[in-house]
Amino acid sequence: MIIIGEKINGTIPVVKKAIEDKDQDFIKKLAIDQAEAGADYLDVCAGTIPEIEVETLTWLMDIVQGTVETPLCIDSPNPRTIEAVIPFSKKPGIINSVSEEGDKCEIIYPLLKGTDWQVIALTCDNNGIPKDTETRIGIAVKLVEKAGQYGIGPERIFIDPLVIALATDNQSLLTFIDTMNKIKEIYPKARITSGLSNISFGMPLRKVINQHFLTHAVFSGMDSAIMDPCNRDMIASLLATEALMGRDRNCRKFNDAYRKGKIGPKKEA
Ligand code: THG
Repeated sequence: MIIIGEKINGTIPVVKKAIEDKDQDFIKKLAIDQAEAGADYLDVCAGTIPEIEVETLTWLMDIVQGTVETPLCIDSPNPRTIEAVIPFSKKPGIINSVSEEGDKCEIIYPLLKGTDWQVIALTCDNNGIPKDTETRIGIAVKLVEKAGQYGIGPERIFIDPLVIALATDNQSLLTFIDTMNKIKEIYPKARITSGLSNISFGMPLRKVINQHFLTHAVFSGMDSAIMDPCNRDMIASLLATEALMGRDRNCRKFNDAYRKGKIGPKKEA
């Protein structure tokens, strides 16, 4: 599983405050904690004020890159922001994201040409997030085919089928799994990623729902998640699922994580 750590995100109130206060130590700690917890990439998202997005994002990127070696996942809804900050990245990571909205592909894909950057492709377009599997797959195909025109192969693309809240769509998980399976049939080398928290929007006990979503999605073939790697229950669920799927010989990863105190009761440092 490829874990993209979600915590450096200016839409989270405590992070928003740290950004406003220019609190470098707070951001550094988020980077270190997530890297130590096993994040493969660190998502960086400036938040919601467009006027200072580029400045905020480069500030976050500088702190993270000065603190840990983990590559970045650059998260912005604005392709021009991504274009502006890419030169400040020390090494290739993931661009989050393209979709069929506006001219996102035309701006983002040329940036990836001839590099090792990867990209998350959201299955939405100018009409929003489609409810049905067929429309989502149609969008995914367009996004992968367009990437091909820039020499970007499916192996560099993470498709994010965008989970709808279960409270508004009873079939949400089932549609997600169906979409994932069909995309993998068409593009076996493409990977599937997703945020975990959309599923539980508007429900109580959100973390329980998110944890079970992760289990089902991973069992059904999800390759990556944008998640909080410091959430010990979530990591325990993930490691348990991978062991149950036969991906953890002698349950060694699970046992090691327990022994090191990464899952289960917290051990004193
Ligand atoms: N797909 C893609 N990118 C995304 C999302 C997606 N980027 C933004 C978002 N969704 C993923 N990021 C977050 C960041 C924080 C939270 C949820 C999603 C959040 N965090 C809680 C907090 O920090 O207080 C804790 C959550 C926990 O402990 O599990 O709510 O879907 N491509």
